Amino acid sequence: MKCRKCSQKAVINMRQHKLALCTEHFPEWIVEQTQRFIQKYRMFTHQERVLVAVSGGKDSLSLWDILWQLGYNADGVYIALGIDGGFGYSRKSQVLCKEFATQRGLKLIVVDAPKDIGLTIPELAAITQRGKDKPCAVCGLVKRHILDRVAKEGQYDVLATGHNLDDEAAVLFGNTLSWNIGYLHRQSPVLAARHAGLVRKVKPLCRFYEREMAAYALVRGIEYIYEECPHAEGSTTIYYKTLLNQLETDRPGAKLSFYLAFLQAKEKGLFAHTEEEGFGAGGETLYTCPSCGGPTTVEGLCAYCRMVEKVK
Ligand code: Q46
Ligand code: ZN
Ligand code: ZN
Repeated sequence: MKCRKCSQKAVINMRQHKLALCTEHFPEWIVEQTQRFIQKYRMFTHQERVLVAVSGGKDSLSLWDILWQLGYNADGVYIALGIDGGFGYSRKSQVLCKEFATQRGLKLIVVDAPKDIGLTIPELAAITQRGKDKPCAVCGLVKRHILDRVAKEGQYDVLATGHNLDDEAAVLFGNTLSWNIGYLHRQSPVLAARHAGLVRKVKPLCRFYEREMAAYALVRGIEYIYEECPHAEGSTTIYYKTLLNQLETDRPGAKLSFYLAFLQAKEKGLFAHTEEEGFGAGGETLYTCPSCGGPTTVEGLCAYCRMVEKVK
């Protein structure tokens, strides 16, 4: 297979685009496409300050690398969760994020969640969610809270995450199976700040397949953590991804058209409701947490502050 642009040996063939590219033209194409998506969905400008949430994985580090190449003002934030999994998952991924930032002279903010709360995520989960084996619910709550807080305190204009098409299609599939209108309403490449304690959230990689991001990281020589978080195993998201991959094998482009047709339907008004400031996912009122100043759907402390209070 030859590169469409220069006839050299192609490193990747993207069947859904009928496009094969070489080691030189593939990363160039990814960077150009990202810039196109940033503009198309009005994510941010070169004048704004971007905070990239990095986990040490291929997607978030590739995103940071792309934004750096495009000349955006983008700092990174890494949350140490204290997850070991027998191979030092958190410790290893933190080292990789630090090395990435140092090599490029970029600023990385590291937040030590166990230091903040007094417990690691698995310890916290053991105390707060009795009976459930996975710490993911607590972990998600902690990560969301910390990212919102760091973005707000650091006066960033926007928080960028490395979600790729496979992530977005799997979430969309799950939300469609249950017709979760609130989530379907909110799922978008750009989520406006709905509360004074939040900043805009964007997903510049939402139209790239996971295999494209893996190829990008490889071609660019980005060192990332290959292992998934040990708690990700057996998750519903992974199950949906497997199903969608089966579909994709038989019908190349199925994942992309599933996601893009959803975005188009939303543009035409599907899942719409009045988006007024102060209203949350399902249109519910958002209050302000008296402790952290963040948003909460019930009056009083937010879920994060309630959890920390309980632990103390
Ligand atoms: S939620 Fe669960 Fe992830 Fe947290 S505990 Fe690991 S798998 S890192 S996306
Ligand atoms: Zn080429
Ligand atoms: Zn709070």
